[in-house]
Amino acid sequence: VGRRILKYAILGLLSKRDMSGYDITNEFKQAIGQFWSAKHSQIYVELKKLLEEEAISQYVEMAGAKLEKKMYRLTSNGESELHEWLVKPDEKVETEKDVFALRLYFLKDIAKDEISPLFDYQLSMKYEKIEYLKEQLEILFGETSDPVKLDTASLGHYLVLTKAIAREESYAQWLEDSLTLITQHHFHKGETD
Ligand code: FER
Repeated sequence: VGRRILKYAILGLLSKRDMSGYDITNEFKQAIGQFWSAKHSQIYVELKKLLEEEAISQYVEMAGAKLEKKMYRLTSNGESELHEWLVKPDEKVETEKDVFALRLYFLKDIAKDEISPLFDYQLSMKYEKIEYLKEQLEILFGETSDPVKLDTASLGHYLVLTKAIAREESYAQWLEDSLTLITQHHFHKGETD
């Protein structure tokens, strides 16, 4: 049984405003989907469970003359569940899958001239991501002279974005350093083996 993080992602989204299933799916295609992905089908399964648990309620809104839109709203029950989860220490997360780490672990089976292309590719991906993240930061917060003055919701978004930039920049630095180390290592081995 999974830990149903999606449950809390949906409750969190509904704490901003009432939404239809379509609205929620759309949110997962935007900022939140950058670090927490969810499929349309998963979302609808979760919404059904949340209704049964009375963490959310449903009502119908008229969208146009004949089109009925099912809207979801956080209940007070759902609100306290969300808050409880937000401040609860993380349970142990299952080990992440890191393909690059797995390859590195078997470094001895990679030929010398095959290693730097691997790192170069990884680096180019990182720099692309860093550029994208900094663009986002500029678009969303470029006007912000002092993050301390942001409203709480924006501050949360700001922190997630700057966390991502810190992580990717540190990863890129590690890639650069490791590439240097590997180059020196092979040079060294070449002389002594
Ligand atoms: C955003 C763009 C990217 C954002 C987050 C990310 C929260 C990326 C996060 C990550 O890679 O961890 O607007 O907003």
